[in-house]
Amino acid sequence: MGEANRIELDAVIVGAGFAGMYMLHKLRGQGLNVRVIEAGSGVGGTWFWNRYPGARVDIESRDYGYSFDPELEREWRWSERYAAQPELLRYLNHVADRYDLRRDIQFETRVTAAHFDEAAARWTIETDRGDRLSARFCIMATGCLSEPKDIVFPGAEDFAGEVYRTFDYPEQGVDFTGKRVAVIGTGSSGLQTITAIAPECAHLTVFQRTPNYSVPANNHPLTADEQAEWDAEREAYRARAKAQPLAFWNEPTEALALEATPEERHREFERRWEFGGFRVGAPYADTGVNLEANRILADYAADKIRSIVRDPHVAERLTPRTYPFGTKRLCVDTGYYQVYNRDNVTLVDLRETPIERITADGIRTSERDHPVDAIVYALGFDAMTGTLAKLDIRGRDGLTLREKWAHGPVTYLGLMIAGFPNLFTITGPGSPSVLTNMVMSIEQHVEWIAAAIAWLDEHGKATIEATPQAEAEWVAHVAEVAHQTLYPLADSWYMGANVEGKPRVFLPYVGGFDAYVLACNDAAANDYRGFATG
Ligand code: N01
Repeated sequence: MGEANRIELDAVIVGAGFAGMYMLHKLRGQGLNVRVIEAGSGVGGTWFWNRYPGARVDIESRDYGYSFDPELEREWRWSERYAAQPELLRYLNHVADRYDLRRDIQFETRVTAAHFDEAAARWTIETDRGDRLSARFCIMATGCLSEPKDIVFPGAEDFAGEVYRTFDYPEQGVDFTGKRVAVIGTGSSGLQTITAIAPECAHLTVFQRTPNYSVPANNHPLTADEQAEWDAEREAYRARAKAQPLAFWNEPTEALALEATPEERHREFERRWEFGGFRVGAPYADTGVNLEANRILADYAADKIRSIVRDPHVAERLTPRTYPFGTKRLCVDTGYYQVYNRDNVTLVDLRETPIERITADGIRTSERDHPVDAIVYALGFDAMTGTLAKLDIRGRDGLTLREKWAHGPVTYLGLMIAGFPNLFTITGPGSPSVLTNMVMSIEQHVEWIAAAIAWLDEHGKATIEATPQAEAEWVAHVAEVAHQTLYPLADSWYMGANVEGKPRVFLPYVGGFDAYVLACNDAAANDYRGFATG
């Protein structure tokens, strides 16, 4: 990389979502000269891009905001139990205004390369706008679900109608009135889109390869009483949530499904179903680790689908049969299964009749042509590693991250990578991240990284990096705890199984946020044990 026009900084942060925004605020507070590089034209990350109809957070709004500033918490009011995308984006813009973040964020710019210069112990970061930034620290706040999967269907470019992706849906929305619409993909994004657009299309055809389990959100506008209750117990609630494996309150239990009577189980399942959200997925301690216990919960969910969907053939096709309950990311919906009782909705099961190609007029399966005016692709992401692997990241001795991760990501604590000094990954692979309340996981990483940087300065050290040994032990531990659960039994994006050729490795850390925080704190308290500083 050339030396002309180099800008000298203490830190470059890549991405201005929840993670990059807080990292900027935190490091600026420590007196560092920081710049954030963001591809979008505004802040918000996930909530900037994913503007598809029905996009909504699926843990409660009260969990899904920053907790680092009690003032910020007090002044912000959520309107619904689960906030929708426009409100989340308003919140993130409010945060950007409140802490005057935009002056250090360079928008509409993509980082293309980050190379470590060993002699100078600095990173050189290049962008698609020709910037050349030199920084001591490079912090990847690039998100876990930010690299959408390619549209792989033959003939996709021949389609003459409208084409949308949930990932970068038009900001102004789309009017589907009177149109025949196809949605391909039935993960969380597909489910929310399908539920939102079914009432407005002339006809909606859903192309499903694998059904997902979905549970009701029981979303509603927040009443003044609920607001008051949230306000009154906020501090205690946050403290309790942060002590949980998921970093939000999920009503964890030690009780075992296999030890409960059928009546007790049914009562418990129903109680949680009525309440809504993720606690439906964890009614007993053994459903995530024992196939027999899991089967009982799966059967209950299948009964629910049958009780909602009137056509038994459609209900059967909507019922997952190929993986245990909860091992693909559980969806949380607002009337999803009910959509299939509408006359204008058709479900196409791609296991029975696969897509052969996209034509100018629509979608051809092995059975027939489905003419449509618009296709919405909801195909998911190259999760957790896709965005980083795409960048030209080179550490010590020119080692590329792509080479380093060729057989799956290796990190220590999902925070740092041996051979890549002063490069941090916020909620990187090997951290609890996507299995938890992301905002709490992000805050914890940001605070750990900021403290590590402060410690380096206090101790006159230039660099920090994971040791190969600590990294290897952590990777083994991440795999070990994953294999104590049923997660590896599913072809999920957690396992990298949704992207052809991606190594089959369980990507996040399933050992729990609480246990993970202890491990991070323990390393820090022992002079960054497991990290080499120099
Ligand atoms: O992606 P997904 P997503 N032919 O990977 C199908 C978070 N999120 O964007 O399962 C046909 O879950 C694929 O089928 P299969 C959340 O963590 C949160 O929906 O691979 N189908 C699947 O049905 C979530 O888990 C919220 O067989 C193909 C779908 O596309 C994560 O983001 C909202 C295909 C992809 O589902 C990703 O969700 C939205 C092909 N070639 C997202 N390729 C909240 O509510 C893929 N599919 C907070």
